[in-house]
Amino acid sequence: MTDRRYFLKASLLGASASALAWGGKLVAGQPVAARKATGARVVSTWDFGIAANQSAWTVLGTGGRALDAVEKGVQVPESDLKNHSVGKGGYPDRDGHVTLDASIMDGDGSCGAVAALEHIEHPISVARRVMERTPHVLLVGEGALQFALEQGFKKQELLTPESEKAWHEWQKTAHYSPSINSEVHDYGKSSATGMPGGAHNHDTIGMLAIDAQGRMAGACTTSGMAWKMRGRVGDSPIIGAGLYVDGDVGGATSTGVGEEVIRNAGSFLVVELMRQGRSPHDACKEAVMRIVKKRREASKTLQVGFLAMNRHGEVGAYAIQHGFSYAVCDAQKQDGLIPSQSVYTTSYS
Ligand code: SD4
Repeated sequence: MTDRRYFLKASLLGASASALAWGGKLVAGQPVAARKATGARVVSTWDFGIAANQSAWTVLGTGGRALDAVEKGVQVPESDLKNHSVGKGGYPDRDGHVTLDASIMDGDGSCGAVAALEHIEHPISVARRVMERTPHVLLVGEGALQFALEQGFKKQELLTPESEKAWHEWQKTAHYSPSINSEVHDYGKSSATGMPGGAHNHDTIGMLAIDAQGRMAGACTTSGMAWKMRGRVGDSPIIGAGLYVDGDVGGATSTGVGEEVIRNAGSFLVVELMRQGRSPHDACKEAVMRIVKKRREASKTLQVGFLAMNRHGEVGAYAIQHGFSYAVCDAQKQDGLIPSQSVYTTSYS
């Protein structure tokens, strides 16, 4: 695999990218071709997916299971205090509580999730316990916390001083308006989103993996939309919305404004379109267009992105807005970042 496959250049996004020739080489925004028959591959959303993929690769690269890889992979942003949209250090809801949503799904249809979980650094691991140790799929709020503590997870403060400061800053206006992530992260610098500290207020990690034995799994974890209403749950812990995996077909995951994804059963839709023969790229594009067609005006100022990988390891993505990117990691390349094509090509700022 050549570096060209991972060529990142914002100016090639969208319509201009789709005009590029696809002759077996990967160009910006174009789908990643099928992996080698025996090769493993992991993909995940946004630039923080690079580090997450590398962690997942410590499992996949040594012949491990896709399910173990995705759990281990997404734990990286969950523990990253600079990441204000996943796990510990995430921005709180409007009342100052950090509440986490996560789901995990195996290619055989097993799945588990937690929603509005507080005080636990790795909601993805609690989601896995829900899958493996309960008869249920989704535990929420107090019940999810009770279960986590019973399972030996440690209770801790997830609101960092930096996130608390940002929350106090937000309280000065207390205006809730999900901003669009239209650029690569720039932790600590000013950004087009206008978020305190330059951080974005919503960037979920969704990860999909296929292991050397061809088994697939996915994981999705987030602190949700910053300053959300207390009790608000997004798409990420909803199986079929923020994540869906069918080992016979492929998997999909989403990022962006969860309400729009839930309304359209987004990730399930992407997988069903792949089942009907669409490529991952085309399936993601169709799912995005469903949202845009129903919400023509609103879509101009909201972001939703889908990332998909089929059982052959082909990868595709599509977003409403410019700026969505995804990371790809396999035996050839560990740190590839690819810009997604999008409906709108200009940066919203
Ligand atoms: C949510 N989908 O809670 C998540 C947030 C997100 O990029 O993905 N942001 O709605």
